[in-house]
Amino acid sequence: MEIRGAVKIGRAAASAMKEEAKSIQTDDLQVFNERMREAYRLLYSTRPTAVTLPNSLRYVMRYEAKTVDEARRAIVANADAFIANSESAVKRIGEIGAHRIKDGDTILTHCNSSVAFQIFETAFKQGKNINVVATETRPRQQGYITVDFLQKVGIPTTLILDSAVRYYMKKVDLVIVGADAITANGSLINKVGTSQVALAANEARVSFICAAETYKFSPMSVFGEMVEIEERDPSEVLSPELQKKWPKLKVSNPAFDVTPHKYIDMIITEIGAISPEMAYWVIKDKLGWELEETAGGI
Ligand code: RI2
Repeated sequence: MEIRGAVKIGRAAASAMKEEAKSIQTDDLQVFNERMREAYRLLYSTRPTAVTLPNSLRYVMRYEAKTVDEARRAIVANADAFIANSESAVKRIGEIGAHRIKDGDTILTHCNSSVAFQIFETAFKQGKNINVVATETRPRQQGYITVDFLQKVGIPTTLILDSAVRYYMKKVDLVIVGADAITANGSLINKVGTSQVALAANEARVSFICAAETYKFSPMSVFGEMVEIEERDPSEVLSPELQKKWPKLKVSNPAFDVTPHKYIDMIITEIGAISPEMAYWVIKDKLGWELEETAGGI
């Protein structure tokens, strides 16, 4: 959790692979490749839900080389390309997303998404008067990070409890959240509570928009694989003292939940604002089947 937010996780994985490639001291290509695969597996196992992690690792590991030097150069180039693509994608999403925001809009967001923030910042810098309502986001209070970003830029912000979302929805014009993963059928995996926000928005007829780069779409989901929901430590929810007091109490702490595509009005990607039903085409055309093939080989 030192590196959090799906964008940062993907970029950090790419740069860790690059550093590893640069530090391996061998002339034996087989040894080099095996060390890179070990690094891949280790990083892959750190967070199960954000699809940016496997997508970034697969992107970096797509190389063919006859020598260690060639392999190293290819990995470094791939990692740099992934990070550069990611930066330009987030910027583009900010521009596209800002078109959806009108002067005077109140926008609700959940957790902390750097991509959603890019939209708010772009709209605000265009001179639109906006208000952002940020949920606290129990148990790790990532809403505070959102609030901190917004306050630094000067965007009027209201912090609310997660449980106040439905009460507050009548004052909201638009919901914009980030994504940890988008599945082939256009469903969204994001911080736990997102699906409740979507339900409340749906009931109040408030548009629900998700901001996600195309490398957050899950190629494996095309093959029926489920995106794993990370179950985090109970101590994030209940102090160790209280856990001791109630030794038979079970505490469940899923970090993410699934918002069905029918509650999502639009996904804003760097290639445009699309309906969730187009997710399959994004995976097929933009990510390519070779991502899956690579995964099988590692
Ligand atoms: P960006 C976060 O997960 C939140 O669920 C957030 O919506 C999502 O990543 C996307 O964040 P966590 O890593 O990529 O805090 O838009 O568990 O920054």
